[in-house]
Amino acid sequence: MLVGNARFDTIFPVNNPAKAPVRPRESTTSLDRTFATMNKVTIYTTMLCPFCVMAKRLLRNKGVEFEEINIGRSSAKRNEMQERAGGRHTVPQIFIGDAHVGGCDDLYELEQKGQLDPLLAAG
Ligand SMILES: N[C@@H](CCC(=O)N[C@@H](CS)C(=O)NCC(=O)O)C(=O)O
Repeated sequence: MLVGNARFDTIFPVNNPAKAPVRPRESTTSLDRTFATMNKVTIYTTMLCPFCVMAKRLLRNKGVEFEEINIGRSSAKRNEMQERAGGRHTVPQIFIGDAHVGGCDDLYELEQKGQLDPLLAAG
């Protein structure tokens, strides 16, 4: 079928991926790359912890995924947190990649100074 000067099936290829002029999900977009290279965020929490809620809210509002480790019922996880956090025992304790951010106040301070996004971006 001719559409203008071109055959219909070269514009809208049917069952012939080899002829597809564009393959939308095969290439990596800059947005994909942004998310693919984010540093991993880990947050140690307990239940009923307002500072934990506030820290998670900031991360969620920024669209940042994170791993949450509830130390409430695990002394092993609590020890792990304290070891990684240089002895700090309050929750939350937040890590971005291998970097220890600290608690909720520290997270918000980083955001306020414009230093959180660069830390989140892997590199
Ligand atoms: N300034 C800290 C405060 C954290 C805090 O006080 N967390 C409470 C739970 S919401 C806690 O761990 N309390 C236990 C303790 O102080 O040992 C932050 O911003 O993270």
